[in-house]
Amino acid sequence: MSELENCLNSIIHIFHKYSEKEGDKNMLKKSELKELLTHELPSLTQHIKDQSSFDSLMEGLDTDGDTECDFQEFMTFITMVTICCHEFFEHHDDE
Ligand SMILES: [Ca+2]
Repeated sequence: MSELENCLNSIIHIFHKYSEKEGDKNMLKKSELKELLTHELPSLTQHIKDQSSFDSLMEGLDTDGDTECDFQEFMTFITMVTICCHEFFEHHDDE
């Protein structure tokens, strides 16, 4: 597989690694999402110290309001984070 194909495969694999722990295996419940973010995006989540910040992140992610994060909601989040990282490095390069 190409590098990008490997990345896409990894994203799918990581989602399922956590979504299959409890309940619906195609959904991340709040505790699963928290575990995923803590282990897989530590540089982002080290800034989220309190439960209320995490709650509002989860609310923002959960666009259909069913209190769980499906793959589409997860991808929307990953896309936003990736765009933010890209913008950060773009500005960083200018300096
Ligand atoms: Ca949802």
